[in-house]
Amino acid sequence: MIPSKASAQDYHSENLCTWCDGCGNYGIHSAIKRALIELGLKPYQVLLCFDVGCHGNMSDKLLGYRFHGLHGRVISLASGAALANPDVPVIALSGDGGCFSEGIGHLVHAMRSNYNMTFILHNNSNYGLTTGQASALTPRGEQMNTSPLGTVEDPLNSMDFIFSLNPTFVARGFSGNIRQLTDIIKAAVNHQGFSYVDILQGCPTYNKFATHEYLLGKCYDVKDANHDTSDFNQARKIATDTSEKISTGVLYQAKGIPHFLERLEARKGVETRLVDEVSEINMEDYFKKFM
Ligand SMILES: Cc1ncc(C[n+]2csc(CCOP(=O)(O)OP(=O)(O)O)c2C)c(N)n1
Repeated sequence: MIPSKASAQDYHSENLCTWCDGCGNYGIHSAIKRALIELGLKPYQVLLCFDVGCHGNMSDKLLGYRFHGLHGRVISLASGAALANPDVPVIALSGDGGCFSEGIGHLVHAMRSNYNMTFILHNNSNYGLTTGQASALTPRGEQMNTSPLGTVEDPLNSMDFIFSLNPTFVARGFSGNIRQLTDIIKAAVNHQGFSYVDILQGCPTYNKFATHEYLLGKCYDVKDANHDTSDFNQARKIATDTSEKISTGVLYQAKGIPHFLERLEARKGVETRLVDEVSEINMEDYFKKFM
């Protein structure tokens, strides 16, 4: 029998959405589903790992293998899964609070290790689920629920930081451009190595500074500017300079760089997966030494 193609129905969940009206997560949800379908992946052929946050509630709105872990820790659990079974594409999703405030160390080490996985940042520039706290990406001076007189800390320049980590794939999308976002996510999943995808999203309840309308007016597609995605310096420049316009699309891709498993001498020429090698071990004799 010829297996049927992946369809929207395969991923459909009857659970109701808990996101606010106008939340950018609706657009990201649509783009992820479309990308997986266009990649020909059925829900059992991909692992989706969610952090805690508004975006993490997508875990209830998609069928398939999902892991909804601790806040700030999604990259570590997703990289473990990617190392254990490289046959299954792994996608990790997090908010900017989880990734850049709480779990930033995991991002650094996953990138320098070049684990073969996709990371999707739901960038609403605040902690949405805990009702509008400032995150490391909230612009200085913004009045948030935790800083009614305005934040006093400088935000991280996240894209400059990402480029300082010697990335092999960097993209930026916008939740209001679902077609482009679908193509970005497909390219990220197909990339061999760590793919970093920053998605700017509206948060109509708590983010009053980078609204959906603002982003619509500022974002442009780098394809329209004939951008060369292999040019590291140019990519870094257009990624970090958002004063006039915000570049979106695949900004940088280095092909042919070995990922973590390919660099491991001990795994070279080994046909089995780590998951195949897990077996029951009788510890009785070992414990006798301590009795
Ligand atoms: C270890 C831990 N720290 C803090 C929290 C509380 N908490 C839950 S969601 C959240 C903020 C989420 O913000 P973000 O990661 O930006 O995601 P968003 O809700 O904006 O999608 C926080 C601080 C938690 N659940 N666990």
